[in-house]
Amino acid sequence: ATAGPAKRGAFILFEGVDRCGKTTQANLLVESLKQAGHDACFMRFPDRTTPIGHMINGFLRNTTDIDDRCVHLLFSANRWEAESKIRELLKAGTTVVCDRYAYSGVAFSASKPGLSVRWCKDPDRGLPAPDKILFLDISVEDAMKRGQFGEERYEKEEFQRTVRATFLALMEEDKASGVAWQLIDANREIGSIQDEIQKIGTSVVGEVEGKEIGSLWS
Ligand code: 2DT
Repeated sequence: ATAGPAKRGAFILFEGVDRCGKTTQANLLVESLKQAGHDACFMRFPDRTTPIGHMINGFLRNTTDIDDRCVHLLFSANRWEAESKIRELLKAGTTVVCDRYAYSGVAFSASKPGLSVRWCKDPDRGLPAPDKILFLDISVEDAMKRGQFGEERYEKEEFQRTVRATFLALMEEDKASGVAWQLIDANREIGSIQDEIQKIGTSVVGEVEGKEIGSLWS
C-alpha cells in the first residue's frame, strides 16, 4: 500500500480566567490522548524558561515594571520563539495541547486602558492557528471560591472580570470567521469536565487529517 501524507497532530488551546482549571484539564487531556495511542504533548504560555520568559516572569511577579505595550510584545515574542517547534510537532503527528496562547495575550492586554483589541492582535497574526479553543468558563466569583488569587500582577478580582468579558467578546468576534471555539462550563466536578473535554479532544484529533495548519488572524 502507498503511504498517504503523514497524519498531522491537532493544535488544541485551553483559555480562561485564572483558577478556571485549564492547567489541570490540559494535562488530563494529554494523558487520555496518550492512553488512546496518540502522540500528544503539553505546552504553556508564557514559557518562563526562555530569556524572554524570564523578563515576563519578573513582570508578572512584580519584581520589574515593563510598559504595557512593551510587555504585550514580549508575550507575543515568547510565542514566536516557539513557532517553528509547534509546526514541527504538528507536522510530525504530535497533538499540541496548549495552556494559554494569543487569546490570553489579547484578553489580558486589551483589558488595560488604551490598548485596543486590534492593536493587541497584530503581533500574533500569522502564528499557527488552533484547531480548537476550549474556553473554560467560570464566573470570577466562583473561581475565587477555589481559593484566593495569588500574588501575581493580574490576580485581582476586578481585572479578572474585565478579562473574562474580553475573552467572551473575542469569542463572539471569531464566530463569523468560523474559528472553533468551544465554551465549557468549568464550574463542575473535575471528572465531568474531563469527560466532556476528552470526547471533544478525540474528535478534533480525528478531524485534522488532511487539513492544513491554519494561520492565526490572517
Ligand atoms: P499563568 O498563570 O498561566 O502562568 O499566566 N498572560 C498570558 C498575558 O498577559 N499575555 C499572554 O500572552 C499570556 C500567554 C495571563 C500568567 C499570566 O500571564 C497572562 C496570566
